[in-house]
Amino acid sequence: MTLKTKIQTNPRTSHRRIITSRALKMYNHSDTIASLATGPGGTIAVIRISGRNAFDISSKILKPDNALKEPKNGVSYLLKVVDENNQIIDRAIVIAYINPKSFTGEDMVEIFCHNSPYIVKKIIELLTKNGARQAIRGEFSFRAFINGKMDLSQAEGLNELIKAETEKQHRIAINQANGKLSRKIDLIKDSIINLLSEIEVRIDDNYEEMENIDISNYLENIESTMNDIKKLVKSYEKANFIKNGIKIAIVGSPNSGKSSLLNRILGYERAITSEIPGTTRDTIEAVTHIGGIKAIFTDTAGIRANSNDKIEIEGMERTKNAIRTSDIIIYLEDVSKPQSDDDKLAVDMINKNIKKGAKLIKTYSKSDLEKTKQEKDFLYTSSKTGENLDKLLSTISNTEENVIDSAYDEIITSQRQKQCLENSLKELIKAREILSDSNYEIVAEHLRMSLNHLEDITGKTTSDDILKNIFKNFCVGK
Ligand SMILES: Nc1nc2c(ncn2[C@@H]2O[C@H](COP(=O)(O)OP(=O)(O)O)[C@@H](O)[C@H]2O)c(=O)[nH]1
Ligand SMILES: [Mg+2]
Repeated sequence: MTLKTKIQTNPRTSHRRIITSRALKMYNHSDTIASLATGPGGTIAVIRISGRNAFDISSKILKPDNALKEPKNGVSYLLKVVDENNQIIDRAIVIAYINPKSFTGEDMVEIFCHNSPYIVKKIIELLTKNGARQAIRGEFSFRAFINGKMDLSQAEGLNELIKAETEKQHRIAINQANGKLSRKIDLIKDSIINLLSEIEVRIDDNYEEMENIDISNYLENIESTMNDIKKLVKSYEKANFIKNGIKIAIVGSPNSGKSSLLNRILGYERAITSEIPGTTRDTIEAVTHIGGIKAIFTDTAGIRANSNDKIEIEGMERTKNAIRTSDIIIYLEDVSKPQSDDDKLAVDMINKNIKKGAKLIKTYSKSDLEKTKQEKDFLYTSSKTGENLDKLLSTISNTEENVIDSAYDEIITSQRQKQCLENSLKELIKAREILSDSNYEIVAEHLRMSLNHLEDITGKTTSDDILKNIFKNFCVGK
């Protein structure tokens, strides 16, 4: 007997599920559903219909109707959309998808009509009159999941994909939607199954015939599986970074050129600049993209020693807060003037408040003017001539790269996925701890639980409440 044959359950079997619970009652999947799939704006709107009566219902409002009586999969038809009195509403391109070759795995129709609020509303109205139900949030994706067209982590990736604002967000989302994370999880599952096989084969009656487990080798295998899981857990930090962006605060004394620098980086006048010190009294936020990542800049109020102006003091409090929460601090000092008390106070405030692991970029401003000082770890920049601003930006994107590195192929994007991995890891730790007691039944139980937690990620064993939570975050029509 080979070890592998002991395990009856194949982890790669489809995740097709039967829905019986109350939590998911709202997704009554015997209905045929319809919804607008595109957003406002643009000339063309797409209306989707999915379910067992999709062709029948659509053919009632599309002429000539023989196109949908015996549709060909994926073929487009130019048809008239008509109302109950045979009045033409629009001319539309219609594509039929025959189950299971559709997004949802059911019979599906997509109507590409003109994006007028009236046309869209009318078509949906006609479809519902003929027996379709307006789809709720995420219902198309939910059906795709139920019908085994994608697993849960792919569905989550798809949702991220729609929301992606930057190149890197898009990259991790598309990888997840295409099943990259699922495949990685499968590999980890395989290694746990191997561990389980070795144990299970010794639990049953044939035990006498088996040699003892090579403990050190076995522990090594558990360790390496645990490391794979830990790596994925860590990838969540990276994903967060990519999702939420990097925070950069520009800090310095009044008139050091902070607002001018922000405006120059943004390429437009976000902040008011002037030769009057104290022009920026509150923090100003602005978002741009650097190296494919969202960068959230905070232009801070200037730091001034001995201020007793209430607004200015409050402004400095906010500056402190910006320093505490930023990943990068750009410290700016006017190179044309000797270092002032204000400058010293600013440096002190940064040192006292900078977040652990955050990067400080020391920068001289106004390098186009005559220089009064030099420090070799300062970058000489000018917002007037643009000198070294490219260097400043590349320093920022290098910092991003350090945090993110290039291995964002297998990355988890949700707290839920992280929780599943951590639960799985805990069970492996327990299995490892008791292994030497040769208590194989209990070791096997922990390994099975570890496996179950991993299966939650792809949705094979996920509870219906969690499923409901995930899909209700989708938009209508997706
Ligand atoms: N020559 C020169 N002047 C600058 C430069 N950057 C800012 N300034 C001037 O310095 C003054 C203060 O700039 P501002 O950006 O408002 O400083 P903030 O108080 O730190 O925000 C303004 O008069 C700017 O025109 C620069 O690179 N070169
Ligand atoms: Mg300013």
